[in-house]
Amino acid sequence: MTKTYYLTTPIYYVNGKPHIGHAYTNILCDTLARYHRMLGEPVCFLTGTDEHGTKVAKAALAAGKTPQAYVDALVPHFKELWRVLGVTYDFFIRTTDERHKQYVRSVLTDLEAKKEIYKASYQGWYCTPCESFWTELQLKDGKCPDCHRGVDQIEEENYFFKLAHHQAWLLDYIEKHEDFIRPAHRRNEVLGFLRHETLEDLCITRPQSRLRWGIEYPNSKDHVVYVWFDALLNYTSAPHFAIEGKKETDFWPADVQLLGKDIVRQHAIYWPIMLKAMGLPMPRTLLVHGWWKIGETKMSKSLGNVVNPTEIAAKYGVDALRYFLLNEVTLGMDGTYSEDLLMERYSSDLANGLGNLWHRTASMIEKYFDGILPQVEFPQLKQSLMGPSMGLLDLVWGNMEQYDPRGALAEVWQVIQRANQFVEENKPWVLAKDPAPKTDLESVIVTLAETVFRVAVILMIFMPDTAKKILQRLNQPTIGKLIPNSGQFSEIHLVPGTRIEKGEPLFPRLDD
Ligand code: ME8
Repeated sequence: MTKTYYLTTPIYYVNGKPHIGHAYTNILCDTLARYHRMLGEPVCFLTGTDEHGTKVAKAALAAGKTPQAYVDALVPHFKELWRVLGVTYDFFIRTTDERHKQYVRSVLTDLEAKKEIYKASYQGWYCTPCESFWTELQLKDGKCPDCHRGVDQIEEENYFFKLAHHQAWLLDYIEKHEDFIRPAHRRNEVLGFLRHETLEDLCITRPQSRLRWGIEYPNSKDHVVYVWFDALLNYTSAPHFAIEGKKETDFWPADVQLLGKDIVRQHAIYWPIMLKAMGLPMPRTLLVHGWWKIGETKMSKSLGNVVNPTEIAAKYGVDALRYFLLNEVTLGMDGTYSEDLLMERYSSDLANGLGNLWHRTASMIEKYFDGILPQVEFPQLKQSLMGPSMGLLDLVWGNMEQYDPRGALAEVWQVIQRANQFVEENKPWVLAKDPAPKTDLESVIVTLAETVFRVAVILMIFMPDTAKKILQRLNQPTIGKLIPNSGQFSEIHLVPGTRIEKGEPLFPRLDD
């Protein structure tokens, strides 16, 4: 049986509403999921919420609610955002789900039996916002090396997960698996760290005297599980109960795990070692993207400089936001978010590019052929445009296999641009005045319709609402599985005699 293509996003802290940064990760993951579904693969796309730990407990306290009531009230905002943005996840995990808690406890019991976990007294510097312990050496100017805030000296008895004795194995594994951490600059950072620093065992509990909001450690009334240990396990926990009749090995190992560059250490160091200790295989790829910034600063809940994706989607349309986020930066790099930039792209690429191409094609079918697609034999179609449009699937495939949605969109927009030029070059309005039979006009118009059709098929991956609108207006039934490098994409054609509906502008001009 074909293994399910399993993709995951981080599970987000429920300490505020999601912003453009969270939307970005889930739109990326959705794009990959749609792409694999289009290739006909069974797909499981997991997202969810990380509901335990200090951050959430503090936010609940500030809101005057119990943590459970607080997360219960916020989780629907995440689900609603994913619905609005067309994020087609297959399963949404919440770490307060009893089944997840049970799974975490069973893993801990197993790891204790395997002597991967031990109990010890610990003294160290603790950063409360990051929930991390640091050694004297790791501190930077006496401050937390991650967030640069103050740290407290703490001594307490805790459970520890052995990281140190797996360091050589992890280094070797990453060296031998080029695709394990992508892009390469992130892989190199992790390799550099593993070559030059010594891992310390990970403190995986918090005394209940300091934090009560977490999964109770098995057989201990005194400790809760460290939020990161609990959270990372969502990726293997969900498959246990996500889909009835399926088992963990139908999904795990994940094919791709998406994450932002802020959480590389947890995913590229703790997580593989946890999996190794549990006796599970490694995910194929950890795909690390950059940050959306406002000016020079990361957009972040705790800094409060966030942009609400629901508002942007309501103003410009969901697909304008999806297009902007996917197209503005190469996956892995940081991007600067600004509404002005989004408006520029909207006008140039969407309204004047794709919107204009659809509008003029449909208008001409309406005007010259009463809205009915004329019949033209394939050899009569204009190869100068049919060539690029028929080659689009293979080019998109090449980019998507390299996790490069921006590169894929660039190929699509080249065809759109080429098609708009083709209209200028062929001047159908002049051909229409020719008293001779309309064969040339017919072949120009059908070539355009065929091109816009192929563009729409590909855009199902990136901009599903717009793609669906175009396909509906072209009266096309849903497109089945696509097979790259097979010539199949050249053979799908519009049916002559089909009625075409122009419809409202796809991307109304902003000044309207
Ligand atoms: O770290 N730009 O949750 P979190 C791009 N619960 N992406 C951004 C972003 C930005 N400015 N801000 C956030 C946690 N993200 C843990 C994860 S996983 C087992 C546990 C995205 O709510 C990006 O994917 O802080 C980042 O890694 C994630 O949100 C952090 O979300």
